Amino acid sequence: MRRATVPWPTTVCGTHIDHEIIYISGPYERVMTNLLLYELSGCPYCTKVKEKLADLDLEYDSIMVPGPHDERTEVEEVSGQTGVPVLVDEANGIDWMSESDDIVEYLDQTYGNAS
Ligand SMILES: N[C@@H](CCC(=O)N[C@@H](CS)C(=O)NCC(=O)O)C(=O)O
Repeated sequence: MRRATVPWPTTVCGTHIDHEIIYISGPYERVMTNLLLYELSGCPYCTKVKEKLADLDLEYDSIMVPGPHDERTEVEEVSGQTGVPVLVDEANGIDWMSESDDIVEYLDQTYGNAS
């Protein structure tokens, strides 16, 4: 996975974002998983999780939630709340997990070298 920075000025979570880190698939072998990440474009907490997923070369699906909370119906059905990031890892019994720090720690413990 290659990391690139694209200019994309916007305001997310009350914070002005001048750029966003994106990930570009390359000729790399990624670890196949059934991971699913609910995220919001420009969300720094989501970026932290995506960086960990990229560092571990983990394959995952992504669902972008809408900005307005009252439109985040799918992530709310899954997790009972509207905040993102939310990770789903059903293969490992994780119906949903929020809090970016917890998700990063979980990914490290489950898929990192120490696992
Ligand atoms: N402490 C949380 C913060 C996450 C957060 O603030 N996410 C924003 C998007 S950037 C959001 O969805 N906030 C709405 C909410 O938490 O209900 C984490 O680290 O995951």
